[in-house]
Amino acid sequence: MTASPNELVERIAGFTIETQSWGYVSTGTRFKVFNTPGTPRTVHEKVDDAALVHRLTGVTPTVALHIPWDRTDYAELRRYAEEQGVRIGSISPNIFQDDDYHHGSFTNPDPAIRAKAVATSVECVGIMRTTGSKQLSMWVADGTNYPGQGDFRRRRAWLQDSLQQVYDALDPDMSMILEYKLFEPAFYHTDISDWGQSLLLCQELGDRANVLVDLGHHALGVNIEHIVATLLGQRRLGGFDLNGKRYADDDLMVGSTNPYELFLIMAEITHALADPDPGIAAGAADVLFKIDQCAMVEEKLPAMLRSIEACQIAYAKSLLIDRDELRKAQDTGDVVGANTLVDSAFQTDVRPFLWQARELLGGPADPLRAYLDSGLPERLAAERIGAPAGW
Ligand code: LRH
Ligand code: MN
Ligand code: MN
Repeated sequence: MTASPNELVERIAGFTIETQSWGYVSTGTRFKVFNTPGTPRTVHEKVDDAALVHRLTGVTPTVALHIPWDRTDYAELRRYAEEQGVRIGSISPNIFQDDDYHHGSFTNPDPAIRAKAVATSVECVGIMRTTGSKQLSMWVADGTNYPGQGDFRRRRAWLQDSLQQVYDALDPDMSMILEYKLFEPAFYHTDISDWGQSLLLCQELGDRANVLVDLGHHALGVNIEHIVATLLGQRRLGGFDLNGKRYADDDLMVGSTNPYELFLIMAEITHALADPDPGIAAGAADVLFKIDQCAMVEEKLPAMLRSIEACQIAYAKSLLIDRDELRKAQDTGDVVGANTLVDSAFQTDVRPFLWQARELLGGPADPLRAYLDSGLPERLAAERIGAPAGW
């Protein structure tokens, strides 16, 4: 049995995605950051863009902030966002772009610098209170470039202790999502390099610490859907940073070259949502889907709309896997049959269901076309003159 057409449309309409403030500004490579016309200059303009994307798609009700990139009067920003029709989503402390972090943040040998990184993160918990945010999205960039540069176990102890101080500052209805990354900015070792490192830390921190899977943060060829299934089984999957990866942490549009992988990841989510164990299903229902893409040469708003659609397509296709038949094929050793069932869901064109879901939500059937034809790209380009907000 697969989802009925009506159910499919309703499920697509109910599948929400968080966009991020830094996805609307000009970013790039270490070689050059190109600006594009109409780029937001302030955090309010980033929120304007997030609200526009929500009006166009109906499925992006929250916008993530990164602090201090988005430093402002937070109570006022919350009001402003809500007036525009969106809420503030997860908050990410930036503990990697200050000169003090030359030799690390939470794992810095200097206790004063570790304390500073903790204070910045705890400040973000205060910002969560003010903005109504419930998730603290932590990424720790620390690592080393050379053997001998650091003592792994000593750093691990500092990391756990610092994270614990931040975790303990959270209110009971708040959680921490802890990201891992294989490499960059450090290249020899990274203190939280993979899901196992993150999971161990989360297990020590407490029940409200969960792993964040950034799709761009794995070695090539890693089976991300297996990681996702493992974390779902442990009830420790906190969320995703969604982007497209070709080589490394490319932050390209979601599913732009690997839609099959995205579909298989979504299939683990929708499979867990239907799990007979209510704990597994509830854990899957709490997973945050956050975009974490950066525009290098592409237009930001169109890129965001493309990524959202890619997520919706993958999600919808995953609901078309005939789970009963798949179980039978698995249990009878029908390898090709099992794979054919998964593949046939992936091959289905689900776009007509997306159009209906958008109709149900009261928005345009084709958000990207609606945006391009609205006159807004030209208006924003004419209005937003002056220094764009960068990182
Ligand atoms: C690190 C990362 C992390 C940061 C974001 C800007 O590569 O994925 O999530 O907060 O990029
Ligand atoms: Mn990320
Ligand atoms: Mn990243």
